[in-house]
Amino acid sequence: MSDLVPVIRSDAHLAHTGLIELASGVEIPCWESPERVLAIEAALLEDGSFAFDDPTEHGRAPILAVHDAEMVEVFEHAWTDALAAGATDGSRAWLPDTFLLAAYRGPMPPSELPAGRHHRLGGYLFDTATPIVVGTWTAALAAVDVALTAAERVLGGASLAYGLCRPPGHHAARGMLGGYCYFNNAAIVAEWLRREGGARRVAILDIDYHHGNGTQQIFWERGDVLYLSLHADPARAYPYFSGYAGEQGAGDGAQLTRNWPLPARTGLDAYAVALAEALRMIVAFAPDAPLVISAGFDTFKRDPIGDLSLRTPDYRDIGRMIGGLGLPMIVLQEGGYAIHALGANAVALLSGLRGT
Ligand code: OKP
Ligand code: ZN
Repeated sequence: MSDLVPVIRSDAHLAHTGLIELASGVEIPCWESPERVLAIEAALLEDGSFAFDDPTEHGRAPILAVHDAEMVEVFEHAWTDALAAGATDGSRAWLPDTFLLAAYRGPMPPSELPAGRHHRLGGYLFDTATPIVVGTWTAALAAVDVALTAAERVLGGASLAYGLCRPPGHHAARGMLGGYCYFNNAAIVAEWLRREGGARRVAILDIDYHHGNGTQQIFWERGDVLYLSLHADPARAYPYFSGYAGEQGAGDGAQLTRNWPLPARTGLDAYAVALAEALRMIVAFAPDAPLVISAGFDTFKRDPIGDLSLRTPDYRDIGRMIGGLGLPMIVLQEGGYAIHALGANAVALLSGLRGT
């Protein structure tokens, strides 16, 4: 237990800075900032139980195994097309004017497409929270490499590895970006464990404050991937249109999605009850691969965009509960916006996971 925990991190995220987001129509600084990762790195370094490493490149195949190829292409070229068209002077983030909802066309056949891929991006967004700047594509690619490199460490024998992904991923669906997420790092790892890691059954446990709509969608009909999520009740919390208790998968994936929508101010006691249910489902599913954990610290009592009530020491208890499964674990960073506490919360969770 004295082994250092591998932490995979990259500097590529630093150039992904959206500057502003809209909160109830008002312009505010982006909560999803580079400082989040810097705070976590500083705390892990100070703790001394962690060994940092940069990711290795895995190319596009693992991304295209999960995401729509046209979406990936449009995302890749959105910034340069916006620059070339003079739609941005490069000083601010790009966001499309229009979002292509199903209701736009109704009974009409699909329209022709605008020439600029920055405009086409509006066909793949579900909110205004995925700003595109010059470093966004590179950062999103690096976050995937971070996640896959962490997965490789675990397949290579580490019982636990932490992928310090930024941008996060769990809101990104097969053909849709949103909620600060571009590529679904956790889903890409789960699919990669199936295709390249020799696994037959992969479980994903999502403990971010928000429902991982993207991960749920990607594996909705899959009999080989279990998706379990504890999150704020979407009746009051983002992303609003998924994460209700009745959503349990379909087809081969029937009963292999499960959601625990939580009331405001949920503290450790009620959280642990839901988590214990999720852990029992993982045991019953009997994964033959490392557990993939989408870890968010926006469940923290003082998180600026959350309303749950977990405290720093609670993350150690949560980690101990999950670690009690005895499965190897790939922990991937999702949300968490109380910058002053992110480091301590990450150290607490990881310490609990490794049983200390
Ligand atoms: C990402 B992760 C409020 C609207 C945008 C987006 C929240 C995305 C959370 N300004 N809210 O799950 O932590
Ligand atoms: Zn979140």
